[in-house]
Amino acid sequence: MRLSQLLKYENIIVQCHNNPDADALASGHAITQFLKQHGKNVRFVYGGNFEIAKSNLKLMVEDLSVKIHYVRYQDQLNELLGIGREDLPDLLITVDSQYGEGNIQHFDAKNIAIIDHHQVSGNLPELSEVRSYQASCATVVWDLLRQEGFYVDDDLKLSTALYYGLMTDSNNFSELHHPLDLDMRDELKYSPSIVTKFKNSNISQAELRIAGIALLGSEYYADNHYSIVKSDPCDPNVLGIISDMLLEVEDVECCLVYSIHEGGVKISVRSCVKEVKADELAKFICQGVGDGGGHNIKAGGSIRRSLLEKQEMDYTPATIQQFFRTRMKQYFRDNIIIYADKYKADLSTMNVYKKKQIHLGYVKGTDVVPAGTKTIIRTLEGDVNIAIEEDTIIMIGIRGEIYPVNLDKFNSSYKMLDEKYTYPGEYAPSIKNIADGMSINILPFAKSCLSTGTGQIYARELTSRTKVFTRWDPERYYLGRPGDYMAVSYNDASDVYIIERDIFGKTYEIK
Ligand SMILES: [Mn+2]
Repeated sequence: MRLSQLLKYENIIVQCHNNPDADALASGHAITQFLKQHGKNVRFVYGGNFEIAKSNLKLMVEDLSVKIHYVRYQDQLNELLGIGREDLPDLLITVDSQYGEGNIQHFDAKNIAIIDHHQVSGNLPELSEVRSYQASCATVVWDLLRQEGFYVDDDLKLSTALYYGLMTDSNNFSELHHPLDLDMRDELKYSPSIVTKFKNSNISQAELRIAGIALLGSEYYADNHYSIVKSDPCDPNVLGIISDMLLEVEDVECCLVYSIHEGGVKISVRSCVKEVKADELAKFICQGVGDGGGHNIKAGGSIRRSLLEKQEMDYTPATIQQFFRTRMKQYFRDNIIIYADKYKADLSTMNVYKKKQIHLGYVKGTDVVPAGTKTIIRTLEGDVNIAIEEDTIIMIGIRGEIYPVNLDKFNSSYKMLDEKYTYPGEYAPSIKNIADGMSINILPFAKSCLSTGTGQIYARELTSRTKVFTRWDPERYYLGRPGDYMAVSYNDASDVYIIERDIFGKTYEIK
């Protein structure tokens, strides 16, 4: 959906979920500003049983001039818009939530639109933009506004609101992984002093007590050095604070903190050992019932009530506790860890495969930035640090992943093609000059090439989850799931790595 599609309506309500959080406030505020600029009769509202009470949110409303109305009845809504009692708003847009969900009060309108970043629940109206992979609704809104040429940076209060929305929905940015979220964090102009002020009222006295009580009930599992803690319902931020604290405890290497809410369970995950990446653990815990992600050390996730119930589970604290205990146990049980420098693969269990000829993209580094520039290339798979030299070629793999090679290596393994290059991914990789922060889309510079397919490897399909610390990166493991392949270089049995199943099928064939 594009925001311009909403401009054919006149009387518009923007509504966020009950008990608004910073992300909901920021998203609704931004959409309202956009519609106002286009001369629409628009009001931003929320309903439910409680008025905004948290101190950081009250500060946000005040300091960033967020005009939001607390509304309980349809009559009030119509009155706000100045339309008749019998009439209805032309359009109601829900932000950071989905129309019809349990966490947002029901109001009637002639048309419905949805802008959100939660998992899709039920049928979406035609006017909807739900990106479940985004860390905040503010990111979705920021991107939609950008498409319309509406620059939020022109309004420091508005851009600060969006920044704070993303910050609070991602535990101070620690649970970010999607490149668009990173782009927004890096590109928004915001007021550091205002954000600092909000941060100092981050948790209320009541939440401090919730955190204290939660810690008292901490369960420790000595066999695999992890803790599980249940907290009473609270802001996801508080979960992050509890899990950060747990990780400081001796012998606790990983932890899972969760709180049960009406529509689902929020989790926060931490790890301080290289054998467990917090984001991977969070994904594992949420698999099939929600979504998790973040970084090596800090991650978070949410589990949907309806998906748990689909698995024949009652939504009771006891069953949910059992669910987490089982998932954590599974995670540590079905787990093979390989340290490549100390490993000798059993080649008798593996087959020999050879590389297929495949079409890839490449960009000559100096076509984009001068030689000697230190850069970060941002892709869907993460940020890659690359120093651009005279002979640096940036390769674009079959899934849009980026890796550098030098010209000699390029000439020996690839053949330049005349055809036009088509990018396979959804997020266009950009190159960022570290010195001045400027970002440039690299796709306009991309050309086609063919890998000449000379390499041979040994490989075997995995039957259990396998973590490989490769020789070139002994700090971070690559995870292989059952069905993926473990590969060993043809000439060196300790050069072990993981190739994902779909990439393996596209790039290798049996010899
Ligand atoms: Mn949100």
